[in-house]
Amino acid sequence: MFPNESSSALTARANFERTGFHLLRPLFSSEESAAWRDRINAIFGLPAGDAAIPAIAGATHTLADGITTNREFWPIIFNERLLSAVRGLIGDNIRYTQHSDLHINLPGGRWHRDNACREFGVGQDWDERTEPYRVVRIAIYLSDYTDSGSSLAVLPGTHRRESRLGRYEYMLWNKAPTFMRKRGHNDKVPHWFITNPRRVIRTQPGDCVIFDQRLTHAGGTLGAQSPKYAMYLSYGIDNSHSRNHRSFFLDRPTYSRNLPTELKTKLAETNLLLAGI
Ligand SMILES: O=C(O)CCC(=O)C(=O)O
Repeated sequence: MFPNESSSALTARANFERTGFHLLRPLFSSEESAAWRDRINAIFGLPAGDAAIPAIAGATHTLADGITTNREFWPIIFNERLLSAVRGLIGDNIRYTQHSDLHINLPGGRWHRDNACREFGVGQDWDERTEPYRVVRIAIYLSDYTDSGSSLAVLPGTHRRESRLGRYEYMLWNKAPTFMRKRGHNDKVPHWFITNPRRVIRTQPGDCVIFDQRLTHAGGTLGAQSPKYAMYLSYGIDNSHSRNHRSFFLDRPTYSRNLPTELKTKLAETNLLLAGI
């Protein structure tokens, strides 16, 4: 599956298998990141450059499947560095599993997993007896932590294990935002975790985090002067786990059931089209 692998690729893959995530820093330069921010601004009818900051004024803008449905974002799907990094981590036979998003200022949120079967150990995502689960979420950040608060908190290893205590702690932290909101403190709960190590990735523009969809994670807390911009997409190896993942998201009304014909052709030509689409 991984012929002629270099020792750094081997190390990256071993780390990924252990922790459930990999940081590709940077995927895009600061100039490229600024151009992606402006394409996102255009999608939401916002002005380009710094003029977007007062126009956004702390509001949240999201577009589910924004990368799939807007051709100006398709170069990300076919980005050679990204594809090569993903292949190095999960195997050569990868496919585009959609599950894409464009976000400005999506608030921190709770600890969660992005896979179809979110409770640890329950459901087909956790059954690897016949086929390995190799579906990854790609999170590309276009903002700097220092002026936007943009970060991603992850609980390394939670794609493979979760203690009973960890489950209780997870539920407890996820009740805390509701408790705080009722008292008028929106999104003021920090993303702590005691029973599992925690890693907070404070982003720089162009950072890309590749993570197992089963990894427990949460977006960081916002509230700084600049907006947080992020783009997401997904790949998986060509097996039933990837098909289940895509189907799970396509059941949501916001994701596109039909791929644009031109994208479908390009995915087929580059061997990235998931069987059955
Ligand atoms: O805000 C973030 O970076 C994380 C978003 C997230 O957790 C998700 O889209 O599943």
